[in-house]
Amino acid sequence: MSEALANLLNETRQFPPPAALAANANVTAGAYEEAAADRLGFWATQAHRLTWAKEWDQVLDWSNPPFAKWFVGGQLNVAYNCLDRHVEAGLGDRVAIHWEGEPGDTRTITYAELHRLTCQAANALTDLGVAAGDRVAIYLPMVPEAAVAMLACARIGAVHSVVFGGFSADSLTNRIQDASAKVVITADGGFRRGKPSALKPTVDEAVANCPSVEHVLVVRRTGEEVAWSAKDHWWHETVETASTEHAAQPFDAEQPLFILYTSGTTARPKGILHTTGGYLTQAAYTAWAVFDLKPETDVYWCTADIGWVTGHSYIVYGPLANGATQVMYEGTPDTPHKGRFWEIVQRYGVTILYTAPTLIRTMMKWGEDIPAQHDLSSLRLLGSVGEPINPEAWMWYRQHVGRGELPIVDTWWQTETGAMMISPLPGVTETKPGSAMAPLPGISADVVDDQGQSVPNGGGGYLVLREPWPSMLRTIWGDDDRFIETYWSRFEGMYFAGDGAKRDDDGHIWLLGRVDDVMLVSGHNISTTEVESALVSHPSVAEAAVVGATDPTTGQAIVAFAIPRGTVDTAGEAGEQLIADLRNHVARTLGPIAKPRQIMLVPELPKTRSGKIMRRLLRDVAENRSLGDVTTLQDSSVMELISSGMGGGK
Ligand code: 6R9
Repeated sequence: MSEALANLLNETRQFPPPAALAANANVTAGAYEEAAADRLGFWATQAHRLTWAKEWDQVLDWSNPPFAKWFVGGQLNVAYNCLDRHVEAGLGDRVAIHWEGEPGDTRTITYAELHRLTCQAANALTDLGVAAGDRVAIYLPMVPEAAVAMLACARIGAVHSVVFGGFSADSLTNRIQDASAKVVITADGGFRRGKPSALKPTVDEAVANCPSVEHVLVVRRTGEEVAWSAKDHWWHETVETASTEHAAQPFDAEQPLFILYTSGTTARPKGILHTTGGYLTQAAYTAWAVFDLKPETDVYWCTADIGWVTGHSYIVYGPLANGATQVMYEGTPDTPHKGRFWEIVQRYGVTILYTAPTLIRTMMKWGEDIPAQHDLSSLRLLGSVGEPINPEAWMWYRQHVGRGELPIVDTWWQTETGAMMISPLPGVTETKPGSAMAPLPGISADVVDDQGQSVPNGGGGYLVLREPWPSMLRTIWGDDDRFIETYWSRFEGMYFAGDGAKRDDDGHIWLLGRVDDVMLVSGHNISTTEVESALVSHPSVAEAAVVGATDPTTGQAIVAFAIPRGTVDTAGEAGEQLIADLRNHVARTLGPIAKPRQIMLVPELPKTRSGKIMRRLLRDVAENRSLGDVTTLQDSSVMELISSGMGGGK
């Protein structure tokens, strides 16, 4: 970005918090003032939500930036904080997890039971020779054992590295090797799209190339036949026969908790390292504050996979540290039918739903009659994470899931930030569709120009974080130089998030996608997000992706890929007409500079396995290049569908 990011979208709708929620909210406006007056004092107060075996001597040691130490000298056990202390407080019978498998089988796991299972797994891992500091790779479907495995590692001070179950043997191999994992925890497979999907063969292939791995623990889920080697142990024969007694030993606040690899689109994946005290403090605080979580009465559901950071912080650590009751679902949203999610909300009386824009846009495509067939009256708060949420998708979510009245918290954060950073507070903030609004209390986020100067209201630029925060990444595993280079070198003394952002006239923050995706059209920097949002604001479009393609006259030209809503006719002339309408609609909404040169109507978009649009591949299509690396694609056939349609639709 050589110039400021153009501010094209003018969204003026605004919604105050519901009065009843505001009157009884966990957090009031005072939190901002408290944190502004004494940021470290504020985080020390939040750290007291946890139970410490030894209190810290210093809240933050920032004497060697960018290497932070939080709660220096403090000691705690993460699993104790997520389990034992709730059981000790008499809450052992509270449901921790309402689990539902894709085929419809269910399990109800109380805090007492989750505690017992975790103690057994901790004992089993110890027996297999895993000690504090050792790395354990976890490659599991969405079964309760995934949470148990993570908590068991935390309990014994081992470092988990969860690898999403959809990754290939190569990706798994790289991640196991990078961390020199000693044990791999996996399953025979899981259920996806109505059938068993095997995992063990992938692990076998990976382990053959990973000499560091001494043992493989295998959960039996699908019951399918698996190959067996001397390193393999069944979970039910090893963990479920171990002692249920295990005393949680306290560890230093900076004891590593996990490594999570960000799926690099081009480069080698980065092993993001998180530690215990600061991470758990911010995960616990944000889950409580942003979801207005009331553990006695709420039923919370985060639809992410445990293989992503959202699953780490907002399925495992944040909710469990708060003693919350939650739903965990194994499968896909359209198996066996497109109402599966709403059926789950209705069955368990879900009160708080946390999902991703990609899912909301998919639901838009399927049509509003599907959520309308279910009783969603238990819901009281909605959340979004993973990508910028287009204003129309936000409105659809509020209207068709939130009865036109529920607050939506659009939470911006990253694997690297560990926990939420920018989000409305549901009892305080007047929300605007498409804006993450403001940094949370205790967080200093800013939007700066090329020179690192704060942009005024109305300006656009780069999102940065000016002060360290408790759940920040501590380094890239084994590569301090790359940590400094990637995040701390672009602007002196600031963390560079890699996202474009703007500040509206009221000073509120709008995320505009990855800086690498920004387009330069006739000298104007235009965000893909804004053009996509303009397209999605047309009643015929459910989802859109926009890229800049090299153009002889304008430098880059805007090429758009749009998925029509379910009932829209796109055959022949109707399709041509829709494309013409859409080009004009964008020009009218954002100005002529943003009018796409070309729009393609497509049935699907290429997405990463965590649901983020892969614009890089669409750029290849738009510029008639052969496709780059497609290994992180969720569905590799999508690109054939899109490429084969290219050529028409100018
Ligand atoms: C939590 C997670 C991080 C990137 C981030 C940004 C995008 C996430 C967002 C959002 C706009 C939001 N992102 N939440 N963009 N609004 N509410 O997704 O972590 O997988 O590491 O991705 O996702 O681009 O930089 P991760």
